[in-house]
Amino acid sequence: MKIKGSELIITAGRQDQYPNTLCKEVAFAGKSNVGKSSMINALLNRKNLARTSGAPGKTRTVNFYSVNDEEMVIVDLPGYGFARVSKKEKEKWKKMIEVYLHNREQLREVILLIDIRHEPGENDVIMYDWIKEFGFTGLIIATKADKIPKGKIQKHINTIKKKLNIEEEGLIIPFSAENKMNRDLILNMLEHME
Ligand SMILES: Nc1nc2c(ncn2[C@@H]2O[C@H](COP(=O)(O)OP(=O)(O)OP(=O)(O)O)[C@@H](O)[C@H]2O)c(=O)[nH]1
Ligand SMILES: [Mg+2]
Repeated sequence: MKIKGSELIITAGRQDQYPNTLCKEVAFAGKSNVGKSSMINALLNRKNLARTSGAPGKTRTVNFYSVNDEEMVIVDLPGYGFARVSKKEKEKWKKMIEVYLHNREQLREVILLIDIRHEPGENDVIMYDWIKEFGFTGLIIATKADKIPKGKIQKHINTIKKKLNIEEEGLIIPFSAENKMNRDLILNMLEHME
């Protein structure tokens, strides 16, 4: 997919704020600080379309981005597993993700982002099982691949596969928002998702 333009449609805290777009939609989920917003910027060739931060807990709403005038919509979900918020706030985010996954008819895939450096945590396992239960493919983008030597990428992918109980090949794609590793591959994948 060639990126000709992108824009933020809305940051939605509630379901009644979701846009009534008709095109296909793909959402990105993952632990807080894993690099969801950075990846969206890198894919869309934008510096600051999705707001990013070194401090976890930046994205706190369901954010809808239009690609190429609604050729497709990309959704940035709030990150989970962020320790420094109240239990009440955590519940609120969980509910937000849940409501979105349950009710969004346009949603075709949910892609889980995992930091390539670390073994997936308990929340990642829960999120991944959940995504599979919803009937999605179970694609994973392993972020921050620039932070480990190239020769170690496969080893880290194997660790992720094992922890998440993945048997299929090719479900985990290493990615870096820094050097754009596999950007074209991911865009191509998004384009061909039905
Ligand atoms: N080296 C490197 N750093 C990255 C990469 N992607 C993200 N980061 C950094 O990781 C931090 C978090 O990135 P975000 O994109 O804000 O993460 P997020 O998943 O959207 O976080 P929340 O909105 O809190 O859920 C920022 O400091 C980014 O610069 C990457 O591919 N390589
Ligand atoms: Mg974010």
